[in-house]
Amino acid sequence: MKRSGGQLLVESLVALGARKAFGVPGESYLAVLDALHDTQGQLDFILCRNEGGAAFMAAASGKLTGSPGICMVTRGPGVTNASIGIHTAMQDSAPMLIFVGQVGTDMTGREAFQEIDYPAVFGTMAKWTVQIDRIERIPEILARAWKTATTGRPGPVVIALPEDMLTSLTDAAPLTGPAIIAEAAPAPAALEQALAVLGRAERPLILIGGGNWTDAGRRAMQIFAEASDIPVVAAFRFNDRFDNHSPVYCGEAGVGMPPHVRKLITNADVILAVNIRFGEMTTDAYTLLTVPVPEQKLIHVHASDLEIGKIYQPLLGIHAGPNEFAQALHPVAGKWAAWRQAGRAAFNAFFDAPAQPSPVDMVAVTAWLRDTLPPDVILTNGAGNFAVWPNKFFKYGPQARLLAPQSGAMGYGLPAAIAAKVAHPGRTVVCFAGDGDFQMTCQELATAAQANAAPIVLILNNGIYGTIRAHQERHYPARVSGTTMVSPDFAALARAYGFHGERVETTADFAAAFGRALASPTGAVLDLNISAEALTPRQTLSQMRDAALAAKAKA
Ligand SMILES: Cc1ncc(C[n+]2csc(CCOP(=O)(O)OP(=O)(O)O)c2C)c(N)n1
Ligand SMILES: [Mg+2]
Repeated sequence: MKRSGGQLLVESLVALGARKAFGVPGESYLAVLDALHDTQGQLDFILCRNEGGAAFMAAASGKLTGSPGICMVTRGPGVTNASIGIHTAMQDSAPMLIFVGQVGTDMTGREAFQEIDYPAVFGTMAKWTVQIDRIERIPEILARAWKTATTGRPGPVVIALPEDMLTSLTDAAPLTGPAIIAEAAPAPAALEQALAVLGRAERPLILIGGGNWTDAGRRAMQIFAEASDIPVVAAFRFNDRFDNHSPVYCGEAGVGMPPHVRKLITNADVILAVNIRFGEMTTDAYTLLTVPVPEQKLIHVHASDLEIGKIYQPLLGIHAGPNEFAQALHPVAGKWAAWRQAGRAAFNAFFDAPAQPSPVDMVAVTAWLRDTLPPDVILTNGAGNFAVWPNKFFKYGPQARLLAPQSGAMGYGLPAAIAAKVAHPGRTVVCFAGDGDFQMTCQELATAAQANAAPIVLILNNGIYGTIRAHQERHYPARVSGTTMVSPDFAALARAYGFHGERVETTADFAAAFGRALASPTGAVLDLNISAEALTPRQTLSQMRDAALAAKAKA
């Protein structure tokens, strides 16, 4: 049977296990769209409004499910819009395949209409970038792309599809399924050496994060950490990879790092880092551990050999997947109970922030949400100071998920919430957004409405680009420039898109409004009246400004 390149690609994707594709159409990949006509119900095309939103949805979908998020966009203008999601998937270690139209092979290199040299442009942004020039190589290259996106340190793969290749015909057979690739297990001697080092520790710490965790792997890690009574800290925005209700869990090493987390990392004498990359936020700009040889004895376990020794020379590197490693562990004993207890007590105490100087008080709101949201809730956020609430004022149980970008990309929260609702229509999905953050991708409300995806969006509306204003007040106090924002009526905007929308003026109004949002058959947007003063849980905007002015006066 002869197939077009589009058909061969789409049938292969179905066989690999792809169920949703997020995209914006383009004339450069009509043959793929045509093939999707025949796979509705198997591989559905979720029509998005901007490629940035589509790529965020695919990145979030990959992070949530572990199966590559699929994104389809047109060449030049389409893929440059989508690039924010490619960058985000890379920094997040999220599996993703992004298919992009390309000019015909008869004219490549001439700077033809919307042409891009994909390997040159995305070579360092994606995990792999490839162009399929010959139709019969679609199965080979697609299989490799799927494997590349999902194994080792997962990430995004960009696949360029020349138009003439897609429309040509072939006898080549589609793929029949993904390769089964067993996770690497730790070498037994290395594992025993790691446990011996841990057993001799005085203040051990486990740092955890990354992709490809299974339920069994996470359970095994928790059993080990609890039986050994070793404190656990999550890497930046991987709060949901370890049960926060466990007595060994002590918090997240992320932006706005709580002092006790900083202390746990700096004062630890042995750190067992499982499946994390050492990013800037997790290390507080590479200061908590010394580059290249940290004072802490570092045992770094990762599924990718490229991550081990990338920045920090470990005392011992172990090339193994997180689940095989966790399941091979057996408990160690030591005299560090007080060390762990102090970390846990400080984690619990962090939730007791003072009442906020704001009509809607997020300390009270998040306390209410912690008690109210179901255990399998999915929270999402983009970037801004508002992100502190879902990132530091929520306890993620074993079924809860956090979809938040390690890249700090504004606009990620709403698309991520839509992707989560598409994957799990029955679960409660709550997006935390800033007023600036929301307006990066708010047109995707239309995507949600069309796809019957019904997330609840909380806009923490403070009238400013708060994070930048905070930096501004610290470095250039009382000289506001480019950080004050005039916004539309968000509730009315939401209603125009077919969402439930309402303004929440005070804390007392929140619970009832949230109830109406939950009860709505459509998605909902709650526009929360937040004072610009309440920029961080423990320091107001004026306090920031006054401190900077006082420091300037002294200097
Ligand atoms: C796409 C993108 N553009 C710009 C930035 C820089 N940036 C980080 S936070 C921020 C302000 C966010 O404002 P808002 O969403 O209103 O949240 P707030 O800080 O006020 O809570 C900006 C502009 C970014 N991280 N991502
Ligand atoms: Mg704001």
